[in-house]
Amino acid sequence: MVSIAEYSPEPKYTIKVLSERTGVRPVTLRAWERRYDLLDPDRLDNNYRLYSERDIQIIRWITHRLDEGLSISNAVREYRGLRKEGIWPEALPTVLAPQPSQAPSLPTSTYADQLFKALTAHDEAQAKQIVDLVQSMYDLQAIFLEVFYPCLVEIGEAWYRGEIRIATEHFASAFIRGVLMNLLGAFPIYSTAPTILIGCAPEEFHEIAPLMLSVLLRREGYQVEFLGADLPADDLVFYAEDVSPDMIILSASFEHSARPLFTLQAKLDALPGKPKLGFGGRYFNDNPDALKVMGGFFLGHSLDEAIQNVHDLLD
Ligand code: B12
Repeated sequence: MVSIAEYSPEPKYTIKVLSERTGVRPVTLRAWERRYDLLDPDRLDNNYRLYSERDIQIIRWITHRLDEGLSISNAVREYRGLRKEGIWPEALPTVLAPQPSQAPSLPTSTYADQLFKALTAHDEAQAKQIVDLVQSMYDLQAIFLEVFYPCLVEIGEAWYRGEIRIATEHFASAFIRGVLMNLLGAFPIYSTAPTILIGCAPEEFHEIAPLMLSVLLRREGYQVEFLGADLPADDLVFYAEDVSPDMIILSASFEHSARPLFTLQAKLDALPGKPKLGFGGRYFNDNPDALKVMGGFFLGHSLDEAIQNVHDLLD
């Protein structure tokens, strides 16, 4: 759980954004401000109010207490009471990221097969239904590793055997990528947590595994930025100099993508913050000898191992 104090107090959002992000109408927000002196927004030259990420979290906490049946005056009194004692309440999840709510009826492999059939039939509505169903039964890690992963492997095999078109493989991977991007956006971004940049090695276009890892690490509370496919190594070093991440994680499937990473940790060590390089992917799994020449940290053969290793390295 993360406290509201961890959210940035920097004023940057208009009342319209505050309203969109909290579901409370601007007129109500102004009334709360007048009557209860709840927030103290900065003002622009034209007198428009500017709110911070922390303000958004405070309003969300208040509205959650209203949903639980408190009156606005009691919710504000409770909030003030906590603050008087020096306590910041816990922030609520930003969008409700899916939580399993019912017992699994069938094993995950059944849903991997069903998803494969729906995607290879280009039946997006059916694929969506399957994803909604598994999200109601399984934890994200199980969905990624036991439903999406085997489904994608099966798609790769079918493509290799010439049984499905390239268009079908693209449709399937775009669909799963879309689901993952939505999930990534459903978790809050904590401004004080360690920062991790995640993406693909140069000329590497398989971005689904690093995207899965981004979702899982953001769920763990890290400040994750997903950078996508084909990242030139030198540009990454410049970017790391700009944003001082705690760690950069890259995935590589082929030797030509992995090779530019061999010396990347040495380049990162020359930066003031010395960001750690974490790496993994098909190439390293299949070529353990490459680990001897790589600087940085091999995060493991699979994504669950990677999460534990990131904890060990950063916490
Ligand atoms: C979708 C896909 C594509 C898409 C990717 C789209 C996208 N936005 O990501 C596109 C069309 C771009 C593509 C292109 C190619 N692909 Co492709 N692709 C696939 C497919 C079907 C799914 C990939 C995937 O997402 N898998 C699911 C993820 C979760 O699995 P994963 O990447 O293997 O990751 C696991 C581990 O490697 C590890 N891992 C991965 N990254 C990391 C990182 C860290 C830090 C850690 C700890 C672990 C880790 O954890 C994951 C879970 O266990 C696979 C089939 C397959 N078996 O995976 C083929 C596959 C990988 N592709 C293959 C090939 C040959 C190609 C192309 C060369 C085809 C071509 N002729 O152009 C190009 C190469 C492009 C490039 N330079 O990167 C082959 C690779 C064969 C090999 N010997 O390595 C496969 C296996 C298909 C096959 N059966 O032959 N592909």
